[in-house]
Amino acid sequence: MKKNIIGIAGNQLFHSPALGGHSITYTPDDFVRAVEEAGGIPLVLPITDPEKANAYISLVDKLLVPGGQDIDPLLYGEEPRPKLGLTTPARDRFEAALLESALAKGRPIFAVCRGFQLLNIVLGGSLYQDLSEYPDWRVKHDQLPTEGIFPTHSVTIAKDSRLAALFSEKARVNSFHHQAIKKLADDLEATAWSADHLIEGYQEKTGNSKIIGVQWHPELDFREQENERKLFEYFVNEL
Ligand SMILES: [Mn+2]
Repeated sequence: MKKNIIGIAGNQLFHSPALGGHSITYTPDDFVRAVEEAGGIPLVLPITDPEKANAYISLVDKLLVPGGQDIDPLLYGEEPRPKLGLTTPARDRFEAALLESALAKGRPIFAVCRGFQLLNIVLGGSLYQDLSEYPDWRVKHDQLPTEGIFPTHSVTIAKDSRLAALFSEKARVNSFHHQAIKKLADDLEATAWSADHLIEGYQEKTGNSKIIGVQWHPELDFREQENERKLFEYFVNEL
């Protein structure tokens, strides 16, 4: 079987002491291993000029957009508020261009955590800049110091959704986020919710691309949790 090439949107670490104060391009190794173990070929895409996004997307069969820093709220028309964390405008611009190119070319997209939030914004949605802005906040969505190999909060999965083929209707997932989807983009439909009614999963409602997105971190527990391993296998081989 031909192996699919999975583009993984990369991140940057600035002024790394490990490299004498120079900057590093990287992605969490767990994504690389999860894609490999699912039978794909991971290809890390370095943050660069957004005009090059089309050329990168032409090289890959599918796009995986991982977690990371907060997203510039001006992208959804809001001023930054006090509880916003670190933002990285160059990453926002390049990843948005990757997503737009993948959407235009009909490349399947797997959106995780920050990637899940960014794709929603690219399609016209918005975020809570911090969960303290969400009036019904009841669940611990940043499970630290509990490790990511342990699922902590429950999610309800929509019947007949892509996630429903992989997860039971009441599943448990890990959680490391202080932001969440406020307005879901019109082209997306929610497929998973936390007990305090935040959107934890989505797929495309319309459009040419195939999309699967989760707010949690399947890369941290795919070795321990069979449903998370199946999620990577589904994305790499079937979506
Ligand atoms: Mn959560």
